[in-house]
Amino acid sequence: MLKHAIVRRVSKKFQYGLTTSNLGKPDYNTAITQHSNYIEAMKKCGLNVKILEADERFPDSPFVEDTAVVDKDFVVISNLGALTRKGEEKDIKKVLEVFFDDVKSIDKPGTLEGGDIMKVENEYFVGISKRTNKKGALQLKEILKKYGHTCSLIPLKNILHLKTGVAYIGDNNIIASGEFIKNPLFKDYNIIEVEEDERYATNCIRVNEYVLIAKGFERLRDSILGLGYKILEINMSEFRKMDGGLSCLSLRF
Ligand code: CIR
Repeated sequence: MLKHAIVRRVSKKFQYGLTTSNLGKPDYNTAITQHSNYIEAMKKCGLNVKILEADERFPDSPFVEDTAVVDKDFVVISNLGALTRKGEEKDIKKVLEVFFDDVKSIDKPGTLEGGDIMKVENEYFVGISKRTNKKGALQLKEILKKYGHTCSLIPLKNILHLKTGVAYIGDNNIIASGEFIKNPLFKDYNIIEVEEDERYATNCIRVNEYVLIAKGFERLRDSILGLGYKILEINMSEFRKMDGGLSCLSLRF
């Protein structure tokens, strides 16, 4: 069972964050509302939500997932690959130290962002991306080995983070789009294939008895419902404009 989530409120500078989406400028007030709905959904899933105030120094700081890898008994603080995001991890480290005794870090020249890390039961998958380099991934692999976790590296082709294109929702079910649909690393899983026009919704998250999915992607929603899951849909339009998905907006443990 997950118990906690950490989130950070949207800053007034949100529109100046990094993006490749070409979907236009996010609306600040709508983003605030969507973020509040996200927090309510986390609470509905039974989580205590630690809400950090907006950090005006870092436009991308609501995407807290990238700042750390959080497991049951340990955390690994990221060295973010995006220059404009370096430093976001400092506050998060302080917050996580309240919850965890065992806090490790990725150090330069290694870089790593949490969006590139996917845990599937006892196994980790790490995307090698523009943000997570091989040195960072290998540092993480060494740390994970000490805790008995295996770790496979996956070079990414066309996406920002690993979890932009693949998500694990438990019970052997992996949601995959694009380059991950036929990846041999996932051949033993039940793959729920996301069609091109619903690609954004791949980034679902399982939080206790619910799967959270972006609102407006009905075929994927129906596939997940068909597997017997309960669903919460959240409008993510403003975060999508900034390349962010559901997993990016929280650290969950
Ligand atoms: C960035 O480019 O860093 C942010 N605009 C979006 C980060 C999304 N995070 C994630 O996929 N884990």
